[in-house]
Amino acid sequence: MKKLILLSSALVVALSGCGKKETSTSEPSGGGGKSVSVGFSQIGAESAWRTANSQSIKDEAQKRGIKLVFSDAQQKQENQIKALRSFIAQNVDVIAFSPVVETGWEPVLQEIKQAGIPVILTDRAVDVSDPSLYATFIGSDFVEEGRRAAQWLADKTGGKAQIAELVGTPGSAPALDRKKGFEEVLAKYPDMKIIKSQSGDFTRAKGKEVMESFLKAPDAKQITALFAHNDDMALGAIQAMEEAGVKPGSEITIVSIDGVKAAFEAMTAGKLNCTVECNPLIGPQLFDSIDAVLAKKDLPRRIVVQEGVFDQSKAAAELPNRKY
Ligand code: GZL
Repeated sequence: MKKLILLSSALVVALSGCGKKETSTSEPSGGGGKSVSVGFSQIGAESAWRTANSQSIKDEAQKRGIKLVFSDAQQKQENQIKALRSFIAQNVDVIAFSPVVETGWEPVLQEIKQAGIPVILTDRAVDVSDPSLYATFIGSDFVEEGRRAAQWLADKTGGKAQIAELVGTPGSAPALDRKKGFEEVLAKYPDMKIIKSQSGDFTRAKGKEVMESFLKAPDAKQITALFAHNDDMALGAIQAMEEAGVKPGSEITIVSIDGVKAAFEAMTAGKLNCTVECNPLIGPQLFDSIDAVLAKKDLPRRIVVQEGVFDQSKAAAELPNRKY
């Protein structure tokens, strides 16, 4: 059975049943002709970043009077593929999605191409042989984010650190590329080494669980720094450190990525040392790209989101400005 929640501008009607994934359709208010319909397959709600990313997309669709069929895949690729196929069946005008991992998309993207529906990638990239399978990819430069995290840590520690690493979702573009960028910079610092590395799947709970296991290991005392691929895992690790009597942000220097509000609060409290921004608020850029695709205008193959680096020295001043 499927839980189907039909959202209109003023009324929410919850229909019966419960399903593995949530699909919602937001209908623009008011009359007028057939509105543009967009199918969006979202990875899930695994982190504060993801929640802000979803809200940015939903808000922008509402603002532009676009019918949005939004599907939450709960971090499962098979659910995303099902959603993409359902968008074909619904004959939406444009399909957009954030692919949970890089591979395994070619067959369904070929089906979408056959159906003549344009595709826009957001947030994460796919590894496909046929570049015509999507019109553009809007997202951050994850390799650069990894480089920025490593460079900040090298500057902070004078190039000396024994690093525990909390990796994102295995096979995902941010996990692969953040690690790649981090290790590229680390190669310049012989006294900086990753001594432990394990996936926390971008969630706070798993980040805590993995950090607990790092701290229970015989060589736990060797850890002087933590690199977390996102703030949620870093925040879980901070909880684990405190429960183990380890001072986060001083006994272990912590650098993470995303720049969510809770990271700024942790920096202000001295528990996190640095977060590298990864901007989730790409709703406006997504719908500008949708307009361009529908108007058959040229689009760049890659639209890079601009971002910064924030450490404790800037945290308190920047916190009030944070939108996610
Ligand atoms: C990055 C995004 C990552 C975030 C995590 O663009 O894909 O996924 O860094 C999120 O917080 O879960």
